[in-house]
Amino acid sequence: MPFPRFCARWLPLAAGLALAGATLVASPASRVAPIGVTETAEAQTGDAAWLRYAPIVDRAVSGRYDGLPAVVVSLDSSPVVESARQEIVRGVRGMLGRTLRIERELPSESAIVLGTLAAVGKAVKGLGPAPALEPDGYWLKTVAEGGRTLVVVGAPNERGVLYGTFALLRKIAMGEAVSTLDEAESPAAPVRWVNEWDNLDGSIERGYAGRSIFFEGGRVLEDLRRAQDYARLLASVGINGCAISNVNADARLLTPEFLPQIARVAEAFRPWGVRLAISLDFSSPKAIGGLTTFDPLDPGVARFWRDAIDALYRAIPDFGGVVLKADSEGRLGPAAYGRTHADAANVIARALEPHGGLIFYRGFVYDHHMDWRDPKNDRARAAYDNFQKLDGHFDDNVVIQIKHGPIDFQVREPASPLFGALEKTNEAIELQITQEYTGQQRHLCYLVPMWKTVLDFDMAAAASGSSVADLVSGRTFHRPTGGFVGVSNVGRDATWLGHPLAMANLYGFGRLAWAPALGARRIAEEWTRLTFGDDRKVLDTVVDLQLRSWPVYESYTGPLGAGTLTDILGPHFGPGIESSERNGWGQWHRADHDGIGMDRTSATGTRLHRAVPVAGGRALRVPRDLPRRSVALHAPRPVHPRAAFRQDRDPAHLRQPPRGSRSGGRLRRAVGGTAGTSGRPDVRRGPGPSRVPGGSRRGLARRRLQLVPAHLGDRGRAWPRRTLPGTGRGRAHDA
Ligand code: GCV
Repeated sequence: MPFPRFCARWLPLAAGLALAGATLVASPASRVAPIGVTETAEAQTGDAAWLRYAPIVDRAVSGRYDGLPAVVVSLDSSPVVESARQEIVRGVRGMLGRTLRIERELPSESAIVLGTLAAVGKAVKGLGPAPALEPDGYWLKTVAEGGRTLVVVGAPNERGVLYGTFALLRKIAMGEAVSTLDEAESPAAPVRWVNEWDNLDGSIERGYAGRSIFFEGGRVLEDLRRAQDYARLLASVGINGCAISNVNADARLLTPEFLPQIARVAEAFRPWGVRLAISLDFSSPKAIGGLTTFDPLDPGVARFWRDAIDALYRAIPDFGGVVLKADSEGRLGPAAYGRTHADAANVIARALEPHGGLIFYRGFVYDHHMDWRDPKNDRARAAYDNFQKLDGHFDDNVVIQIKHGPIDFQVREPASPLFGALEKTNEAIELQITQEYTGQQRHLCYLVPMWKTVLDFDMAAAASGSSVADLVSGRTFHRPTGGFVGVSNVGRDATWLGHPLAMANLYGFGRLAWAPALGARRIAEEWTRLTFGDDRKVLDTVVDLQLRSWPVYESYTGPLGAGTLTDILGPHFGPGIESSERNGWGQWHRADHDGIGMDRTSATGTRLHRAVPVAGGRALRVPRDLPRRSVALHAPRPVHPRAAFRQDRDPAHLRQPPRGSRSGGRLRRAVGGTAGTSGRPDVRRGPGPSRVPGGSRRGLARRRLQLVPAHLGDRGRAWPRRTLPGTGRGRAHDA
């Protein structure tokens, strides 16, 4: 890393921390190490991210580990356990300045012992019965035996040993005691994946941190060391799968020329327990298979998928699965042949099934040519309307991958109604680590608090707990698989994400995917200590900046739940409020001089509220301030600030008996299709200059209710009744 580039990246951060009151240690050459440790500036480029293992400088803290054994034994020689062994040596050396001795068998002295439960159970007599653990879970246990102490990291599988090792190192970094351990942890869900949107030419869709670490010039990179380093970072927070190619997919990835290339990426991932996945192009049977169709019900097409997937598994026996974006934003899909999303998902799922592979079918399906004049049209309904009716039609190795909110990674969205609507289908939540609409890794925006509002939200889909986290983990409806997918955009930038503080989001995603109950502050503290060391002032300053960043970013780019005010037709960055209106993309603010907001009520609006289950009469489990902040997203009408969320629900809906009494099924059945949500995204329905579906302009104008943001109170009620957007009447910007 040449010095000037280092300066560009780190000096602004260091200066920022200094301004915020952090302790900065300047070397004689005036180079700045942002933490109270004695490293030179060059040693800290961001490459190591949260695996820096900075020396613990506080002797009172490092003294806690004086009794840590000087030996590490790994009872397994698999590449994944080998990685665990290397990691413990590296971490202890970095943080405590001691080099562990490596042994293959249990010595007579104290030791750290790594191995599967079967192996450690056999070797360590006094270990006792292992707790029940899910795959990838781990058990950290100290055993005093024969005058020595054994620190055991045991797990049902090799990945669990690796995750347990990282957990042990995290404890040391956090200054927690490890002398009397007995802790078992299992991940919340089996699926903890990231999706990269990398293109074969080396560019990255929504990439803000340099070029791809996987591809360049239409090929997989020769040097995959950075891919390997990335897998190590992912493993350290329990991520076990990575789809390396853009969901706006390139069919060439499946060709015989490419398979050996992507097999090399799988090799780079393997020692870290990260399974490789790719995105598919649904038109592949035609695009690269020489067929005249890609109709999912065509036997030739089914054969194509079987052969292609068999070839994939011959090249990569531990291949994880595929991601599919179909019938969305111009991607071809089953609608071309009048088939359903279930038809499309299942034809590929059946090819994957014999190999144990999964297909992640994206719920992000909507018509981007919607008629903006029709007040019944609502992009926020699209995922629900497209998939709810297909519940129960998908094979068991299909996972519907649902963006966290019903629109598209906006700075504030409620949970997607689709989460509560699939009882017989696996689901995964898609969270965007990439800061597409949240500052593009140039603005600070720590996303964990935002994700928590969605993960903790109870969809009231069952009596026995139906938070989004429970639903996607498969716990609520006892689904065989499901979990968490993070869209990430790491690149060749030394800081991985283009901004040193943005990595808290990648770290936070992994931690939440493992344990969604973790708090946003706890995660920020962990990340800061692991990244910057144990200086108290730095910790307090960085954590404070992180925790305050989301509401601040929201306040100037998308307040009141209005959706983004950035340029949606361009880069999604910088002011571009008007770009959302009068086009088919459906990110409408419906904003004019009268107010702002979509009418999503059942009586007069798009009826989205009927698709969001709400337990009758019971208070929603949302932070008290969420209603005021999301009012424009829900209902353009006066609402009392303290009861906004409940009031802006359809009253009939609130009268329903609590869910769990099976009212949920009734409610969902009652939703049905609504005008304006096509369900057939490939059908292009041009707005038509004079067409106003759903009634006369006058009637529509009457149905457009005035919005009064809650905090404006009575002042807003004096505003004139607004007119139909785009009619040219009463809109300052149309004059
Ligand atoms: C990969 C948004 C983004 C697109 C992205 C799409 C998706 O629309 O702007 O770049 O495409 O989401 O998630 O498929």
